[in-house]
Amino acid sequence: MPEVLKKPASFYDRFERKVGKDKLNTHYCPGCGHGRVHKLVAEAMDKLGIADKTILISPVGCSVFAYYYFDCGNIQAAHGRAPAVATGASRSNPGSILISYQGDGDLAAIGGNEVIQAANRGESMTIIFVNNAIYGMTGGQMAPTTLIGQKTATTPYGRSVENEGKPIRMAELISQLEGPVFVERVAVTDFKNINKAKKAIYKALKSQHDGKGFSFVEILAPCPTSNRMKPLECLKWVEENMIPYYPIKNFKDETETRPARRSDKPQLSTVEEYFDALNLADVSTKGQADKDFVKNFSEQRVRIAGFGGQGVLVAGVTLGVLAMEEGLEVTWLPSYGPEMRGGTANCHVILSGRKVGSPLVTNPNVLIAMNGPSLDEFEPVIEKDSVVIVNSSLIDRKVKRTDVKAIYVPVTEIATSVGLTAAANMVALGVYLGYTKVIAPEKLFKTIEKYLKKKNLIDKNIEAVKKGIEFISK
Ligand SMILES: Cc1ncc(C[n+]2csc(CCOP(=O)(O)OP(=O)(O)O)c2C)c(N)n1
Repeated sequence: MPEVLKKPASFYDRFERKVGKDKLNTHYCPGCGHGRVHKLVAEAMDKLGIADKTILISPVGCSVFAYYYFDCGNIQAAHGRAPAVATGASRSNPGSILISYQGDGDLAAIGGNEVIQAANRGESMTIIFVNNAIYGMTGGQMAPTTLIGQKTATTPYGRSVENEGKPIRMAELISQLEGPVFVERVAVTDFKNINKAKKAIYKALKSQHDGKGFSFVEILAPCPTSNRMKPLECLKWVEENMIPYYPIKNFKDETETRPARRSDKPQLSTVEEYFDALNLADVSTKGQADKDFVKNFSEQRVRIAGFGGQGVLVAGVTLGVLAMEEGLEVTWLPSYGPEMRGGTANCHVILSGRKVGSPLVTNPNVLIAMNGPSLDEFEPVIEKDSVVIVNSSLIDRKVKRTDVKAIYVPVTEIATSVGLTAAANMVALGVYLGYTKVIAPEKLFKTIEKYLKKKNLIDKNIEAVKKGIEFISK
């Protein structure tokens, strides 16, 4: 059967980016290599039937608009961060196919470390690395892959070894790591090379589809505009100048021998590790949810902040576990600030009746400030009408904002009075729940009993919560 050449089904019918009534053209310049590479990627997606489970990460660069062309899941990442975004997308969507599509400025310059770390971890993704030896989008500055002698906006006399070092051969570098399964360099110059490129892209995606992990295809491509050449002239330039320095070659192919890397099961290990590290037992079941309680719950976006050792992270987890027991949706995100430079250790906790989109609490409506720097840092960003619990044992100033509810509690002293200074975090939780009553504060006793691994400290922690509730009820 002859192969019918047509627009791949993994492309949209119309390209909305391009103005004009047909919307059939791309935004790329005449002779640009990206169009050819897009087509090869879409054809491989068609052949494998993976468009529905593919997530393509567009970079910053000329291919920033890749999401206008590929009819699959799309995310646009910050400059150079596509492999990190792909890591998150891959881990949270096991079984999906990740394509990190990147230019040479994006991948080899600003994102150099991202790609090396992702490759080293053997992350489940395929990198499509379009090497056109120049920054196309920004008007032709030098890239790490710019050739010696090549004139660019930032190397007007030509790149020199003395000034800029030699061009980096990324495929060779990546293939030295043990993580990657398949690494190949191809070019989209003539039919023969395009055919090789087509096979390599297909193989790289198939290997990921088979669960083998990380694959990398470097594609030498023309950028006539930035090189100030005509399209055919630039193709010739790639053939005569780039290919001799960047040999077209397979550097690694373990697609047959490498066992599949991940199962389709969600990876829960990190959550368990967090619980272990925080000395809390695992939470495997949710309590019986009271549907009305969940539906009417007013979302709590909490920031608990202090210095290391004050138990701010544990306080966040404990609160989260309690809320999970009540059937709420919960996120908890630790943030380790530059304490030695005045930063704080803190955590973001969201308790909600609905699914939580992002775990970041940029503008909290509850702040528990355990030390001065925490109040200084977060007071300006809390929302109007927020509840602010101030550890007055260590913070001697008052809250300046007049549109929030400030509660001053000597939490450290109260904790010391029950014989466990480290339970200041629990005093604070007692105050918070005792004041807001978003969840009945007494329910925290059970949570502590059930999940605190250090059994000998349960009584004192419960006592600390009680003292907090007592303080606020007075
Ligand atoms: C953080 C950040 N730094 C710099 C830029 C400017 N910038 C946009 S695209 C680009 C380089 C793109 O070159 P390349 O990755 O080779 O892709 P091409 O455009 O050639 O396809 C740069 C430096 C940016 N957008 N963001």
